[in-house]
Amino acid sequence: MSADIGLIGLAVMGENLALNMESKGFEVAVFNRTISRVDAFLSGSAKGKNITGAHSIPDFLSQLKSPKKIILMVKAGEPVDAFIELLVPHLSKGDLIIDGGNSNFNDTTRRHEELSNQEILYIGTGISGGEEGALKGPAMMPGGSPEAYELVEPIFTKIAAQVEGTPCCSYIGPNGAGHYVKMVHNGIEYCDMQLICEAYSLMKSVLGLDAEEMQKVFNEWNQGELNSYLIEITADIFTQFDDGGSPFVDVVLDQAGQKGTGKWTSISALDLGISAPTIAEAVFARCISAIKSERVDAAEVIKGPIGTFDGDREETLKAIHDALYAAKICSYAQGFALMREASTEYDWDLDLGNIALGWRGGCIIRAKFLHRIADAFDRNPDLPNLLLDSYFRDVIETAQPHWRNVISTATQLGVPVPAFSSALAYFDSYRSSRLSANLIQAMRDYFGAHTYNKLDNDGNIIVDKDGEPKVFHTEWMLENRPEITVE
Ligand code: NBP
Repeated sequence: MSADIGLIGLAVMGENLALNMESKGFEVAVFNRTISRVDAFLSGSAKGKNITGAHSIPDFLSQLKSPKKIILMVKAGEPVDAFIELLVPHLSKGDLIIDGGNSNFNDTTRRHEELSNQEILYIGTGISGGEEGALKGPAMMPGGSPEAYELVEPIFTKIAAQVEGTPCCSYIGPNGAGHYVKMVHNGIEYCDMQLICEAYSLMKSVLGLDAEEMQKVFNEWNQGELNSYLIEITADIFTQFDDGGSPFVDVVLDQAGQKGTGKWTSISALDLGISAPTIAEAVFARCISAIKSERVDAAEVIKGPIGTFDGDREETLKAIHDALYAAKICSYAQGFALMREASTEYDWDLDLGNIALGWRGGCIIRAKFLHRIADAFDRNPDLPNLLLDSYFRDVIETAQPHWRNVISTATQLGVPVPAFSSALAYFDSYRSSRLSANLIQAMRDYFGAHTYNKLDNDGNIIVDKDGEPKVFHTEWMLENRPEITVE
């Protein structure tokens, strides 16, 4: 009964997190569904460390101090429920289960409710940073009751990544809030990766840069505003060559995998009615990459534009940089607008500036520019969209001509840049005081009597006596098409 925390799930994340906790002075007990993995871990990387193992749940739990704290690092979905079911009969009021996997926030909210009915505390925490982060310090996004978080705060804040002496871990909000924020983090990560890939594609197929040249460009970009983990590893990837001497990246199959968090982010955006097209586009880009053989067949029969690039290489390289930064800002604007809406919808009271600060270390999207987001929310905690902040407005204003030129060049040469262009369409839609949705409303009223609101001659919405927008319908099938007011 001396372990500070128990960990279940000895795959890559669980093992490394256990080692991380132990290295910070915590005694850890471990368990895994396949028992041989416990023994392998204890006689392998955990050998000689303050880590104990168990071959059964009762034995595992008997090694924990009270109140017992158990962190699950198992595959998201059914395995989490299965372990909760196994643990609960052995737990007492005030014990704590933590789910550190990539669970869907709806599942976390459900589990939180089910367990609080049994007076068992529950935390759903996002953990980002992959294998290295888990070992050396991840970004952590814990959600649940403040009382539950208090129990693990001393452990979490020690094992998390530290930036300027501040842990990349702070309480996010109730029930599913932590997993929601991690989900949006991953959605943004999909975008960051897709945007980098589009920049790479333009450098390679439009400008004809080789791996060595691209490595230099990404290295240079990493010294400026684009400084981030993903830009850094991209530069590093270009230094790798396969046995035949080809750049490593050229021999990797162009078929992207995905585990679902980008899709969940897009589904949530659709559910909440928030426009997040660049995040969705990054998911769709992976989907179309996945149909490799169909694309190969299509390439044989569908022809695109014929032409070669005849612009200024240096100037275009700068333009790609600016397009990447502007599009990146738009994807973060979408992610943060989504979290703002979720916070209202689910009553989470998310601190968006703090979330940005928490992503500065440990996680995959760690980047220098995240402090700019925190600054923006410092200037205005009620900021509806990052695009309205003075810093981001200025950056995009400067980047705009380059951004448009890059998309135009790509379009004319037939190079797909779905995230660059969807971000620009988002930007242009957001800054349009009048869109074309008036015609949608007219059509909806025509075929489905869905009604419409109307503007007066000064462009103001016509309202009723209570100040509510008046509702109109045109009788399209009748002669003279009379307009009626719908009460
Ligand atoms: P995996 O997601 O591959 O899960 C492996 C673990 O789940 C093993 O302990 C395995 O036990 C257990 N498990 C499975 Br699979 N099916 C089970 C079942 N039906 N019942 C009980 N246990 C079951 O491991 P991971 O990559 O270390 O990730 C752990 C969690 O962290 C996941 O939710 C993942 O999404 C998340 N995450 C992963 C990363 C990453 O970079 N890998 C990053 C951030 C978050 P077994 O040994 O008996 O098969």
